[in-house]
Amino acid sequence: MATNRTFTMLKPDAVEKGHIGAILQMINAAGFRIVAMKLTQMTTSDAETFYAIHKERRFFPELVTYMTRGPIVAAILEKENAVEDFRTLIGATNPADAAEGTIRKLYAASIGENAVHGSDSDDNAAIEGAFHFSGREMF
Ligand code: DAT
Ligand code: MG
Repeated sequence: MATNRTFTMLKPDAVEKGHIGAILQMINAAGFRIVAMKLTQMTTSDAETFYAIHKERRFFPELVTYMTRGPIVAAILEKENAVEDFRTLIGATNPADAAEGTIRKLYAASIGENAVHGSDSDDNAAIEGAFHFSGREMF
């Protein structure tokens, strides 16, 4: 069942470079409602669990180091067709392949440090949102 919610993280590079406000502006302008949001930092254990699907990949150690090196903004977003529309808004994983005007095209440095996360399915949106937020933090 489509829940019309997705989960995002503004990753450590985006926070370090001061892009929180600009990216949230794009998210709001695209019609997403913020259901939950916080500044937080993932532990190594958090990142290994969150990205467990990638644990056999060559880039996994650098991904965990990157995602834990500083604070992130975690948020749950609501909109019709949220998962797919948010993936369109952020653009391709590799910013070199991302469409003009997407968040990754504008703010991502590389495929490894790509500024923002977006869930890839309704099921994962629910799992990832629950990983970061309790029910009383969702509005
Ligand atoms: P996405 O974040 O677009 O869903 P993904 O799920 O395939 O992409 O990978 C998760 C993250 O892992 C991605 O945002 C950045 C990192 N990553 C993926 N492929 C990579 C690669 N070839 N080299 C370095 N980092 C990579
Ligand atoms: Mg993914």
